[in-house]
Amino acid sequence: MHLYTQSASPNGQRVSIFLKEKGLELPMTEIDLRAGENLSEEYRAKNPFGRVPVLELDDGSYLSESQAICRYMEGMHPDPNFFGTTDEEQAFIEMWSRRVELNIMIPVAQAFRNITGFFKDREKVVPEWGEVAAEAAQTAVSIVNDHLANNEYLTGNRYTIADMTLAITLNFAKNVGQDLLSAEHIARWHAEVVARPAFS
Ligand SMILES: N[C@@H](CCC(=O)N[C@@H](CS)C(=O)NCC(=O)O)C(=O)O
Repeated sequence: MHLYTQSASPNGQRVSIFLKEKGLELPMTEIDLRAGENLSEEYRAKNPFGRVPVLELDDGSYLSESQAICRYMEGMHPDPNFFGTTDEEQAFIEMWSRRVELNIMIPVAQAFRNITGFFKDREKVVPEWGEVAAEAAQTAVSIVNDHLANNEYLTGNRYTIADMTLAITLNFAKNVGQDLLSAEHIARWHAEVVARPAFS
């Protein structure tokens, strides 16, 4: 297996933190997003959407989507478990993963991209849309804050892939000037998650 990634990017981090939690290491190649290496013909042959990360499997196929890569690694190395064991647990972890990704991670990325114009060399930038996305992320975080008032982690008392995705997203948001960490229960939960060795 071989990982093509950009370790500083949020989705790159999702995979690298997941691997650390599993105690795994993979050979990897850093892809220079700023220089547009991910847009080259060679890279698009691995992922036609031109995004990182991509995992090359031993049969030569290419798996993209960070959550799918983590799920694949969980299948290969089931312990410790981060995607759930029972059908019910798996479904609730999936629910929270999708809530975090759709309602917080994507809006944070849209806000960053549209307000800063970071990728204006490759996409149309609409600053007003960025502001709307930033507000949507804030609203979603406040809903999650209320949930965390009565739950240690997103799925009750168990740290999972959904917590990793949220922590990575909020760390990225803070680094790019969107501070979503101030609400009481989010702050408590975040301090607990980032104290894990995988986040060091
Ligand atoms: N849903 C995809 C999103 C991948 C994605 O958006 N990756 C970003 C880095 S976090 C990227 O490659 N950006 C480069 C670009 O947009 O040109 C996943 O989970 O892997």
